[in-house]
Amino acid sequence: MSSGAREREKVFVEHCKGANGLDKVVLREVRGTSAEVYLYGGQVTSWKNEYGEELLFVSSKATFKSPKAIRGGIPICFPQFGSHGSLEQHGFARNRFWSIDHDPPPFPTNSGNKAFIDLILKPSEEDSKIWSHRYEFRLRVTLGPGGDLMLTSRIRNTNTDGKSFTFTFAYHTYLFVTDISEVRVEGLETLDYLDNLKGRERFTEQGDAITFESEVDKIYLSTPTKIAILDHERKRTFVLRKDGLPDAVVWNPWDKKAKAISDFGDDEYKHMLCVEAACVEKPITLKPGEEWKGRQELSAVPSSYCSGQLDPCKVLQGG
Ligand code: TA6
Repeated sequence: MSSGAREREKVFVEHCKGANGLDKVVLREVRGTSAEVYLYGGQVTSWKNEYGEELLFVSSKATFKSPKAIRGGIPICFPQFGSHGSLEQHGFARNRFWSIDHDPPPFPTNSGNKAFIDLILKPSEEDSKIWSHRYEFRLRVTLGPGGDLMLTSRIRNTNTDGKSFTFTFAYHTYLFVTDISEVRVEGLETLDYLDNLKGRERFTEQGDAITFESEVDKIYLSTPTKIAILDHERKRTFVLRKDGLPDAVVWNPWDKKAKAISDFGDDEYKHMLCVEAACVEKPITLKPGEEWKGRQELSAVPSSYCSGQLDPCKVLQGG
């Protein structure tokens, strides 16, 4: 490894052991922001701001043990979002051990970033029995110099039998919020959505920002590239930017469903909201050799309020 690479490894990227001795990578930036990624599931499980405040939700009852997915952070839903056909709910990528990708193809993104890790997932023989396609799934997790968290997925069809494959996908992001009853989501107004609580029936969202007083499980279709999630209590706004992922899933289990989920604390629904950059309505089909790229970027900014309302123009149209 070159001295320059060693330098980067020393300050920005640390390979270590996490819960239950699972392999983990810690990304650190000079301003004190950090992120953590487990090779199990290729899953981000922590994203902290420069004050050391955790911005993602991970359940206190998360097991960190194969074959169960880690409950929280950013599970990767591939090759399917949802539970239909023979695959398990949300596919199997989040239940597999990924590897460090030491030789990724060049990334056309900002090479100024130093705090990043490249992971790769390829199918095992076992996997081929449940999903018969060959693929290379490359995931880059980057902590930007301003503390932004970026995930870029590149999925290539490497079938040698000439077959295309089709998949759906989501970054199942669990955001930490102070009090779900004081959270609003801007950017999804007036959009159509599929309601998972009503057999995925299609509805149209009303004109106001989305607020929460009961279980919500909605797949918003063809959304804008930017969505704002306002934590009023903390005066913090998350901005989710996405590319290659037209849809967005919004989920809070509320009290009854929370009690029914074994690796989820009964009251934890109060402090989390899933807003998931996804591709659900129109599945992606790749021919052999073709590659798909899907990217999400998360930032957390102080909320500017005037008369209790966030000015959506400022947040959603800003840079
Ligand atoms: O993204 C929302 C959702 O599809 C909900 O329907 C709920 O099932 C949630 O995902 C959690 O799914 P999981 O398989 O992680 O328990």
